[in-house]
Amino acid sequence: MKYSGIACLLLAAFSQHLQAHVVLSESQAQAGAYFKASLRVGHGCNGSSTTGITVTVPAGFQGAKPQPKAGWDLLTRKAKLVQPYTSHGKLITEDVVELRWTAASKESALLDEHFDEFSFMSRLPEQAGPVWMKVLQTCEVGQIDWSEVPSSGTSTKGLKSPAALLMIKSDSAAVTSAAGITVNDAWVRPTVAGQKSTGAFMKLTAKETAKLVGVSSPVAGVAEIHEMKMEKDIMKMASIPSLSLPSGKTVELKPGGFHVMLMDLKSPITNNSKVPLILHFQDAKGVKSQMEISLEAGMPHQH
Ligand SMILES: [Cu+2]
Repeated sequence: MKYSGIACLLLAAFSQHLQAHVVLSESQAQAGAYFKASLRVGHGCNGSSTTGITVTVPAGFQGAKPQPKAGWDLLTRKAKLVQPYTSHGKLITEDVVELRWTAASKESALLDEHFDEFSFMSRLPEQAGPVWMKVLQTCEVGQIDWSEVPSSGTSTKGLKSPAALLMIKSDSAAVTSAAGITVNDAWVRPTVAGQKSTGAFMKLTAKETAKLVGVSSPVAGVAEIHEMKMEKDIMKMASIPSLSLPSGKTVELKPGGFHVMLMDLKSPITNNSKVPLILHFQDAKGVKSQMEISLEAGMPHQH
């Protein structure tokens, strides 16, 4: 934990930089969920007060409902967005919704030294991935078109006026086996080049007391249940024959604790891919069962 102080400083510097742009105050959301998108406007246009904010609701967002603001007029209109690419020589246009807040008077304009948020509620698409939200900020003098999108990836570094980014995360729905064991938030750490083993993590909750007695996966030559333990002041991991699942209690497999070890990997595990894993259980009477789950490759969900 020696470096955490530095990491915090870097993070602080990074978020200050972000506040200079129009950003979403909540930049992650679950696919298919109802989401309140709040666009934070941190400054005017070169010192000039903000008098209007127009948000282009991205395609796939359903039933966008803007939140009224005192002193601001609200307008919702349908617009055609022309895509910057062509198919068979034709321009592709997309029907989108534009939401516009306009300061009703000079007094309600947003001063450069103040900040405010402009929000709308909408149902998010089922598809996970990054979504860019274009915002036009108009001021008493001048305007800023927050519409730049990186050519690849999601870093806005080097962009002068990037669009606001929303990361839509796929819904890691809980799955329950016939034997009444529920698995939540199952994920696997992606591998780097040459890495032949990795860890998988999840939350297990058994209705009736049971044990996890084995794991297997078509992507791994060997799969084991591991625990972490201190041995002469060194944290080591070791294979265990089974993991107890007490009735009604959630047992968490997490980095630094119990985990599933996938070894002798047949191919690299790339970010956002899905990895099948078979869990083998045994109940208190000795009856065996198994269930197949899908591990999501990437960092865990934050909920
Ligand atoms: Cu391990």
